[in-house]
Amino acid sequence: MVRHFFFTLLTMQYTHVLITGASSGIGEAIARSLAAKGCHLWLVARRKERLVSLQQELQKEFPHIQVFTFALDVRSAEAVRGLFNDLASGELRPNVIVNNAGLAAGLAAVDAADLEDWHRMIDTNVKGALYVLKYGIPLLKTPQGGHIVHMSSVVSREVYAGGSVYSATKHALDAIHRTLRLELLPWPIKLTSINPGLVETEFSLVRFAGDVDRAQQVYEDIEPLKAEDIADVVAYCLSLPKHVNLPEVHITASAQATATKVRKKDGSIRG
Ligand code: NDP
Ligand code: 8X3
Repeated sequence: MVRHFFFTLLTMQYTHVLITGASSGIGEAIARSLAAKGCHLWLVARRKERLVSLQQELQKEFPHIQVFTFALDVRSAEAVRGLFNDLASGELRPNVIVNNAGLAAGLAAVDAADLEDWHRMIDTNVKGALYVLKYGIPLLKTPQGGHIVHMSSVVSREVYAGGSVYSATKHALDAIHRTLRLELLPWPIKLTSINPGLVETEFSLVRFAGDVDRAQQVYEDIEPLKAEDIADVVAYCLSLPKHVNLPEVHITASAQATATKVRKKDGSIRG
């Protein structure tokens, strides 16, 4: 895809970027975009083969950057602690954390939901994100500072039937984000929360447990955001001068009014 010329020209303030959930969708698009802008990357997700393939591709295309991969589950506090312990003793360290790994599981009403789905969402989107912050923030507490980007959602401020726990996890992430803006004020650490609407990635495939037809229905007849659109916005946020920050970015497709209300390509309204 040819990106808007403006985004190709951005110069990053911080160039050492750790991205969780880099094996697909938004995280992968952010990795591609930032590699093209000269950033060193630390790619984190569970699917090792995907990370390694992306690493090899980026290293070949951009030999001047360094790309590291870490296959781990952010639900493991020990694994996340181990990762940041290792990074703290290395020469090259991240000064940007993109806290992006996350998922929705299922679309059931509260009294019909699968408990395991709740555990997966809360353990990944809230506790996993917290582990990354708890063990990652010390790396950023330097005179040079850094930048933390949270991948939240329109549902950090909205709800819809069947989305109770997914929405609750993003409300929680929003509360954590706003709390950190207070706690980290003594340091030159920027915090940005990105709140996207519908983005066509593997998100719905994961939500519907691999049901391709059901996942495709979410995006058919509409024009959703692409992962690259979010990557452009993240790159823009990371390029702002040191004294400028975007604390919250709300981004939807032009044809989306709320989490569920979308204009279809034929002009009719869904939701
Ligand atoms: P994808 O399913 O394409 O990507 C999710 C990423 O998270 C994958 O790289 C996955 O890697 C990683 N991940 C999931 N669970 C874990 C885990 N336990 N440990 C480590 N990594 C994990 O979806 P998106 O790119 O769309 O989602 C990225 C973020 O954007 C999520 O937080 C999502 O909530 C948010 N978002 C998405 C929207 C959308 O419409 N798509 C809208 C608003 C927000 P792996 O499976 O290899 O571990
Ligand atoms: C994802 C947005 O509306 O699909 O965070 O739940 S939605």
